[in-house]
Amino acid sequence: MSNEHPDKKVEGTRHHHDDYEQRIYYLENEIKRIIDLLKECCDKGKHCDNEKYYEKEKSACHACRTTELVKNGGFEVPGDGENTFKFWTIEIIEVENGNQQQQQQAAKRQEELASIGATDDSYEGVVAAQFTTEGSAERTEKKARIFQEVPVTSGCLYRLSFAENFLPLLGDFDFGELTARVYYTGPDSTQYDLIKIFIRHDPGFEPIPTGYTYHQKVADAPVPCTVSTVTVEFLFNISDIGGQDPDNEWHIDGVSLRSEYATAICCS
Ligand SMILES: [Ca+2]
Repeated sequence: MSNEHPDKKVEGTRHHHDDYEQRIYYLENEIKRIIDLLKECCDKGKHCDNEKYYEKEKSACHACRTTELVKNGGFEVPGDGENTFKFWTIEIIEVENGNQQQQQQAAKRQEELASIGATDDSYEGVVAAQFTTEGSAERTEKKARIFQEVPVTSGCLYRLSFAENFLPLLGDFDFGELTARVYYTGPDSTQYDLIKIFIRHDPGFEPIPTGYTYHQKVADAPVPCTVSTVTVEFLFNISDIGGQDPDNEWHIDGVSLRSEYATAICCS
């Protein structure tokens, strides 16, 4: 490397001393510029080795709300129009079993085979949601789901809790299944479970009067960094003939989804 500044030959009048000071001045400014760039990088949450800036980014971007996220989780507020409960959507699910003719008949009468409405057999407050099977010519699975979309914070770990009360006609059912899930839906419409609680009862199950059972579970993993909405869903499935009074019923109440911690994993 030459000890002469390349511009010196052109200008021809600059002394070695001036050239040296100019280089120092240039280098000082360059170092200052690089430090500023690094600070800016850290402030934007980009990769940075500076622990101080990393911690600042972490705490600023990943606070988890620990308040209740499910709306009308106690089913106390009735819906308007077609909705039985405000903020909840109810869907009767077609079941494919038996031969084609049976399937067609089943599909036709599916709306009559199951329903979700309100009951005063509550776990808290005065109302709960009630899944009821209706009479069928033969033993048939009867399915319905009730669900709502819930905005969540990426990186937070959530806990689902609820209470359920299964009230079957003793012996008059093949099985009863309740699947409580918190899941998010991927770009390809695939559903990914964060929390799943599966409850099954077989014949011989004898319910205790007013016997609600409380369940809770913390998610296996935090909400992925690209996800901002999850679905809280309860899927009922009872196989029976039904058609008697009282029918087979399953009640749920006190649905809650809360962040387990106030802080989350870092999503930068
Ligand atoms: Ca309630």
